[in-house]
Amino acid sequence: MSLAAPERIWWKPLGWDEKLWVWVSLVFCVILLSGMIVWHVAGLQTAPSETYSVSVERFTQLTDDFIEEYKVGEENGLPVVRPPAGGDAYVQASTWQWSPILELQKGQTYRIHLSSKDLQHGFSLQPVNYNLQVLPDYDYVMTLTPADVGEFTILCNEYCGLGHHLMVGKLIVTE
Ligand SMILES: [Cu+2]
Repeated sequence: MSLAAPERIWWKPLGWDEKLWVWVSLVFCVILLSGMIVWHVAGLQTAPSETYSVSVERFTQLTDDFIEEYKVGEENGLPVVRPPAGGDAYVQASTWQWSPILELQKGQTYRIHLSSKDLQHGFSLQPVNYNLQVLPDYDYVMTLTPADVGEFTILCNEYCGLGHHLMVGKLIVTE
């Protein structure tokens, strides 16, 4: 308990310059907020919102079946898989790899399902810089139409343990 109660109005009213800065920052906040909404619609940068709940066992089974059906080769112990044009493809993250290596055709649209076998990983497709969180029990469907031919690197950009820096995958686009 204080010895004396504070005065009834103990603060000083805002000066004109303080009021101006409150308004400037408020207007700036509104501009940034509307920018986010405009960017969501016009920026074409928004991550896919198509996700499903899936158990790790089920997704592993789907990925294994997919590999078995469409495997065309092997690279460094990883299967290389060519999904049917316009079809579904599966990529599973686990410590510390992305499997399988997909071989896609330029100009064809694919539904690429992403999920994790163990913990959280980050799917980062380089150099196009496409980023997605990959979590166990979630099936993220990325609709992708490759526009360029070449080899693209998939990095993990979510720290996932000692081998995180070795977690490099690949996506091949052919003519
Ligand atoms: Cu990682």
